[in-house]
Amino acid sequence: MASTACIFCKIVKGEIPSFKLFENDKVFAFLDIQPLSRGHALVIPKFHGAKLTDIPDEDLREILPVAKKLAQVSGAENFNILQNNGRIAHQVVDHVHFHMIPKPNETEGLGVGWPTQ
Ligand code: DGP
Repeated sequence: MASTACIFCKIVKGEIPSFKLFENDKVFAFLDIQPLSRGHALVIPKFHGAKLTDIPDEDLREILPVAKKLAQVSGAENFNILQNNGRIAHQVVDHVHFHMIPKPNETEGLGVGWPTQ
């Protein structure tokens, strides 16, 4: 299930430090180390698979509710959710991850409620 070589599996196991935002039995969420905006988070299945098509439906079903919760908790009014599959599609880390990228609000800023790196 987990891959010993995978950096995101190591993050899930606590072998590589991360700024954890959420965890349950199927999902782990943490801040992206190369944020595109303040509060840029990654929501991942604990199940190891490189691409969306490798992940069981029961694990995938847990992802979007967590992204929704992060959006609510953060207070971000504007955000993108993005998931890359394959090198041509700009995937760098071969463990499925959903980017949750808050976007600045011109008048009020990001409104991101969680601490940032
Ligand atoms: P992608 O291009 O969709 O595969 O995005 C991979 C993201 O993973 C990229 O935004 C940077 C992030 N990332 C890579 N290594 C680490 C790490 O060790 N820790 C954290 N928190 N994020 C990482």
